Amino acid sequence: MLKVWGRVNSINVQKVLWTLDELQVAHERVDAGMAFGIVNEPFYTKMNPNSRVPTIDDDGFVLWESNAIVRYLAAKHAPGTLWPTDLKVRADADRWMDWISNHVSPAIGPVFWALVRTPADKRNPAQIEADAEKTAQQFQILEQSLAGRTYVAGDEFSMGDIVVGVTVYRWYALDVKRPRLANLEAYHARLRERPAFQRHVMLPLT
Ligand SMILES: N[C@@H](CCC(=O)N[C@@H](CS)C(=O)NCC(=O)O)C(=O)O
Repeated sequence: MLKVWGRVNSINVQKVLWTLDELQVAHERVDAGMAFGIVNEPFYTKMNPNSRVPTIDDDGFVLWESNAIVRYLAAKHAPGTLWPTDLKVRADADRWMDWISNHVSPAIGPVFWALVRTPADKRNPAQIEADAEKTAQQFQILEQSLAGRTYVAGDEFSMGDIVVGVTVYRWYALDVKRPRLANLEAYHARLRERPAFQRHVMLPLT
């Protein structure tokens, strides 16, 4: 059976668990990372020399990097739905996945760490504000693209929405100043209706 290593409060693990739930793929999950340790044990670093979560083992095929895992699972189990078969729609989904990794995560990641995992007296409010502002600027880009679209790559829910969706959830869960972005808010509300999103993403930030 497919095995997943990773703690459920990790945004990158949540992408994988949400994908598996949407696809109804049976799997076994093992807690790993932060307080659970494991990631530095030799058996784990042999699979994932980066000592990060998530990692999967699908019948002997080991893979790490959450976006690569989402793409692999979508291509294996959901061609035509989560994995768009139209080349241009798939490239669009891919683009938004890469945009999250390259432009949004570097801005929102420090805000999350400061507000959720740093004691109040050790926070740098000016830095938090600057990083939140950078995040807001990035989300303006998605806001414009979502005009007249239901999901990031068009009318259908795809793998792109999984990687974007976990980050949008965090943006609205963090206590920061946010501009009103009507399309993004409506998109977030649509995602919140999905039972798998509720189960794996709509959790307290810890
Ligand atoms: N680019 C990697 C990043 C993986 C990553 O940094 N994971 C974090 C959790 S979100 C982690 O492993 N942190 C250390 C730990 O949990 O021990 C991916 O998308 O899988």
